[in-house]
Amino acid sequence: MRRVILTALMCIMGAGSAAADFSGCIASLKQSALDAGVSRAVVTEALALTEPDDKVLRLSQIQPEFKTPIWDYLGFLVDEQRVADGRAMMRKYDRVLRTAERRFGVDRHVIAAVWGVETDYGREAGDSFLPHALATLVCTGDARRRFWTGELIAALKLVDRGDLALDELYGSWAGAFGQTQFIPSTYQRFAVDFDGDGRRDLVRSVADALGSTANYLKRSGWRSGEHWMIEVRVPDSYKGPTGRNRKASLSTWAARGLVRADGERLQGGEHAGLLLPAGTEGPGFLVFRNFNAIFAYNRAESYALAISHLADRLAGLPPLRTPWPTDDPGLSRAQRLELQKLLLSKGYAIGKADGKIGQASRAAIADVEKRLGMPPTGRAGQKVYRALGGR
Ligand SMILES: [Ca+2]
Repeated sequence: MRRVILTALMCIMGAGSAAADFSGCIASLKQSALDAGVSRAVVTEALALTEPDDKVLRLSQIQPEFKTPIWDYLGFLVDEQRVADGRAMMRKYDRVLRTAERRFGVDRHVIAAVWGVETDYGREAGDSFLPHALATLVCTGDARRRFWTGELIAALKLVDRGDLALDELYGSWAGAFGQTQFIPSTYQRFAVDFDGDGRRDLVRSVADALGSTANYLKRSGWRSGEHWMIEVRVPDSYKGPTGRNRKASLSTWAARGLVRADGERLQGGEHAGLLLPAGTEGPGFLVFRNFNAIFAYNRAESYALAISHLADRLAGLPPLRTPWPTDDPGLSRAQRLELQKLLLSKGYAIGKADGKIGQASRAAIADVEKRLGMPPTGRAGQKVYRALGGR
């Protein structure tokens, strides 16, 4: 009993000191922001915070429990709906996109693809209040404390200089925000006022967001008129070089046995590296210097592949010609939503069907798989989807 009371007391005291730690940390953050030249009015209003943002704490501590197969990742990010929506948005913003293409030399399909992958064309820009999210990351022991402090100060400076109002600073838990999800320091360096109203508003102005994305890609090394990616087929026995930075000329790749997936000849002196995200049995991709500019946006090859492929689709190219080496491909967003509805109709308590496969959905899928005598993976794939009656 005594032990229980003691433990309870220690918990309360522990909580008390955590709160004190947080407000002490906020006080020193306020001082850092003032020292960096942010106005007192903005600092006071932005950092009137008494406790960490719970959602940010939770999300920053999640360790991904399994590696998403590349075909699931691309199936989700480049589904027919995102292609159709993207083509419609490209018609709607045709003038802006063509102006950005001319001014920065960046292909307009790629600009639109970044917008589509980052926020589903402005629909999903995130709902975390940036000063709260970033202060939480600074003050709760994240290893990149200095980085987050810099991002917080950069965000407040955007308000100070009149680009944005404080109540427009909403985005992802990790500080990316606006139509094309810039982090504040990137915003500070690369955002442009593309609609000419005197403010760089990547939250409400689609023109500013698309112009700024083009500027960012250009400054990351984009070269006008060059390729970003070509789908290729690789001989099964291929054991030569791979990797986006081990580049060779297209004629060299042809000599190594590669052919274009569309049947055209590979030729010429342009340099590219070879990516085989699923080995020699799956589609191969020759990726060019412009692919590296896309990679700079979010430093993951799967991400740059998604942008590159969506850009190709928006430009009228067909889906990938080589199938992924799996008998259980991934689901589109529409199918994910339908799968959740099917799980709900079978009595699984997975909350609201929102198309986002979280822990509850995965547990339910694993249970269904077990009942059907399949290995319980918890993965939202075609097999379990069809077994439940999905089309
Ligand atoms: Ca503007």
